[in-house]
Amino acid sequence: MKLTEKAVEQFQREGYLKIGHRVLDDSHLATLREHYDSVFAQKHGTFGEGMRNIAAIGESADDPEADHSEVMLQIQQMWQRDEAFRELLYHSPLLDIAESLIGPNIQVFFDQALYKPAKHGGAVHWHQDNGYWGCVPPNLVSIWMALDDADEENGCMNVIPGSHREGGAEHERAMTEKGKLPALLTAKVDTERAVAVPVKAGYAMVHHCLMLHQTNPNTSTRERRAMIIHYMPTGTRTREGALLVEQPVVRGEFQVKDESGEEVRA
Ligand SMILES: O=C(O)CCC(=O)C(=O)O
Repeated sequence: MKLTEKAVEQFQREGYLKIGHRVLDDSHLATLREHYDSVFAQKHGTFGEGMRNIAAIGESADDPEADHSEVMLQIQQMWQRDEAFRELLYHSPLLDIAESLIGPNIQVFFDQALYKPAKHGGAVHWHQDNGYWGCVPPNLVSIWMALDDADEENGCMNVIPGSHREGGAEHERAMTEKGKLPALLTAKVDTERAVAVPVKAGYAMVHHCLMLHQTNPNTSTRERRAMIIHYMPTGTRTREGALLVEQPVVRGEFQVKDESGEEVRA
């Protein structure tokens, strides 16, 4: 189901959109939860082998002395690890949302599972996704799916509406009073503008890669499993100007357009 014109306008204005319809039905949700847990169980205790705790505090990403008292587990490229997540890239409710926002020719930049365990789930600090990526042009969209009900208690997304229209923010290494978070960047924001975006299990929100957002620690007794797919229009380049050609085209065809919208040879 394509987004309505009104929903697209809202996304263009706010930089994010809570999707009003379910994107995963009960049986799909149950399958994804099972496969999600199984990938995390296989990776248990293997920081550095595809799984990392982005809430770890230390001097570097592989600091053996790092403080892991808060845990925000990340596994990227779930689609390369598990068939259910490979199929999810092509799930038409997701591609319809992406197509409504970025056009018919769509690649997956990457996907990721972000798991905040109950009670000691760590935070993700304020950032724009493109503060990490530096993609050009910055027209990527991320579909953030809740596999558990996500609310203010277990670390739902908080956003700064309209911030994607204010350009690229300056990012620096995130810090807490305990020390450095080697895996995370942070940007300064006016938190008075922040809005929480609770999302029920099976539903999703989509955000623009320049929209500032963060999530709080999970201090509740409920876990918070989220799955995110970052979609981009074909022809997107790295910050160095190289075309991203390895990433799967999931709808339409690989086309590269110049600034005037004319197709050019890749
Ligand atoms: O799920 C989270 O806690 C953070 C998500 C996020 O930063 C993102 O989807 O870009």
